[in-house]
Amino acid sequence: MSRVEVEKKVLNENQILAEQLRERYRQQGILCVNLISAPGSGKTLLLEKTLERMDKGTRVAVLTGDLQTENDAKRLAKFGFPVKQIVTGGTCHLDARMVEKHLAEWNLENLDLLIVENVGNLVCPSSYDLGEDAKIVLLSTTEGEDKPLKYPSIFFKSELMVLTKIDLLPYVPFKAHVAKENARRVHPQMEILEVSSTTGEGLDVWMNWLAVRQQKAKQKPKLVSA
Ligand SMILES: Nc1nc2c(ncn2[C@@H]2O[C@H](COP(=O)(O)OP(=O)(O)O)[C@@H](O)[C@H]2O)c(=O)[nH]1
Ligand SMILES: [Mg+2]
Repeated sequence: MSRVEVEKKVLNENQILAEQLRERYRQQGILCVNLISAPGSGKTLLLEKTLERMDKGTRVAVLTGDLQTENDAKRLAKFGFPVKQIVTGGTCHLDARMVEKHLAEWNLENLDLLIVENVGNLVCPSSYDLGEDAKIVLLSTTEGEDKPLKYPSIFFKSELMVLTKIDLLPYVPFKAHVAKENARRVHPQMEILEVSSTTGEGLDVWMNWLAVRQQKAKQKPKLVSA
């Protein structure tokens, strides 16, 4: 088999498994979101602040991917919600099989929200469906406004862009309006939020976005028509 054929086969197998996961989430009314960004854009800190603000009665769980370490799971575990680290051992993205394997010990009936933090990378994760309801791409103010144009695939596939580290705007030569224009050139309908996980600015809007999407996931019909 040629390399292209092998890649196609792997992606097809992943797609089948992702659809099965999506169906399981739908049956349970779970919202699953897949957070994607370059390394260091602020995914884990945003999740720390999210879990800190989350109502303790909310049934949320986090799967966090990393090439080598368990550091992110340790940072996230302190909020009392179930958290698991997926160490990919060098693979630059999560795939549906890794997610399925790490979900095995959790009873999905007990979940309303599953947040997946993907491996830090703007390229590979865009090709792998994890069965999520929405991909969310983070772009930080230290990365440059042109990233949506350089990595269009992930900005096109994401429903929401979260512009992170806006507390740094006075100190970096980053023009938020240019970054947003670039994102909308690639994906005109994409929603965009601005947050700072250090000052807390924009976190209410982010929490509200999650809550609204969670309600929608709950209202999806449970039965598949024949
Ligand atoms: N100033 C500032 N720093 C942030 C913010 N969010 C994350 N950071 C810092 O950026 C670094 C990388 O954050 P992390 O959450 O680990 O990024 P990840 O690799 O995308 O998970 C850490 O030193 C964070 O403290 C923010 O909103 N403002
Ligand atoms: Mg992280």
